[in-house]
Amino acid sequence: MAMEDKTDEIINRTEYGGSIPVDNVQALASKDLKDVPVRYIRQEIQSEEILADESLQIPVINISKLTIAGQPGYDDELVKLHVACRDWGFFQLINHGISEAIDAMKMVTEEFFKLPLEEKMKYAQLPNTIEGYGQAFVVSEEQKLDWGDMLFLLALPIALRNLTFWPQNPPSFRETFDEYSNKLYGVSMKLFKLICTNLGVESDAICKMFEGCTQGIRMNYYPPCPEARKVLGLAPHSDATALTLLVQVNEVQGLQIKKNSKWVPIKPVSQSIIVNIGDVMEIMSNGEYSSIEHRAVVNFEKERLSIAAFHTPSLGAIIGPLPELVKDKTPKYKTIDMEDYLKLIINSKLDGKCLIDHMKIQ
Ligand SMILES: O=C(O)CCC(=O)C(=O)O
Repeated sequence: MAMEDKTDEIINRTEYGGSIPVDNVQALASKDLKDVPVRYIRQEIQSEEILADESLQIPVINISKLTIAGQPGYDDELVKLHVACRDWGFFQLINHGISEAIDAMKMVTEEFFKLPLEEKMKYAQLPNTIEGYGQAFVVSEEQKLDWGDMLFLLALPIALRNLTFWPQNPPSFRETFDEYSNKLYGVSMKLFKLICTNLGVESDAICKMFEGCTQGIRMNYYPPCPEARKVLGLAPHSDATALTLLVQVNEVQGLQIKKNSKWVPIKPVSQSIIVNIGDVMEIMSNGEYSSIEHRAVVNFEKERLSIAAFHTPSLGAIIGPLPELVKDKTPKYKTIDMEDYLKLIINSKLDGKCLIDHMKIQ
């Protein structure tokens, strides 16, 4: 896969677009509303089927069994990982060895969202930026809105960091975030290597694309909602990136994934990282793995928080099916450069798998 270093050229530009500013949801929720403003109400979700069968859960992968090829349990776990990526697009990762960094990150995230609005607004998104405190993916005045606020920061590559948006309150936020970003990058690189093995490609093929990858981290805050069954914290979407590593901050569940046209509520295993295949991985694997639609629902009484870390290939990379996988097969997806792909992501609203549809060769 051809790759050139366009990082400097790209980071100096701001014309990628951003989100239209909308009301702060935490502030709205604190008003003790009886009725939620109509822009948040989604009629369509009220008739959608939610799977009640609690036994249907995403696979759990024990990454400590995948440290050294040939160790007891390695082969079976590797197959399990392949099946999880192929048949579910989602799995929970346990024994990852980074619980300390996760716990610290959860703590500073909770502390940040507890701050007064004026304090949080010091890190508010600016026009045409995607980073900061606010909302994402609002691209029209008519669009339905999500019942949630977020703080989105670019963590990697380091050259992309814009500290203006990095909270200084709580005081340990920046250091904790930096450590978290590092540890998650390590886990995602391990996963990329294992995925290469499972796809039967040289691990260099994917790993080169992800050395110096772009890592964006979104901290989501979903306030309680008096009409929780009529709103969504985050609209259905597949992740436009390659691999997402998500942690639940508190005990309130809310993640649902689409399986066989039904919504399946995910029950996080304690201390796990929920991993999902994104659109880029679907494209790179030429459809062998699929990104899966998911959404966040909210709670009547309790706030919910989550932290999602998105990993995308380095800025100079070319997005398309891996050449090794389409030697004897027809490519199912277009090949475009990362810069055009990024513009596509940033200027789209969250809408199911619409982005990947744009990349499909019909
Ligand atoms: O809050 C969640 O569980 C889902 C978050 C998510 O899908 C996202 O941030 O893209």
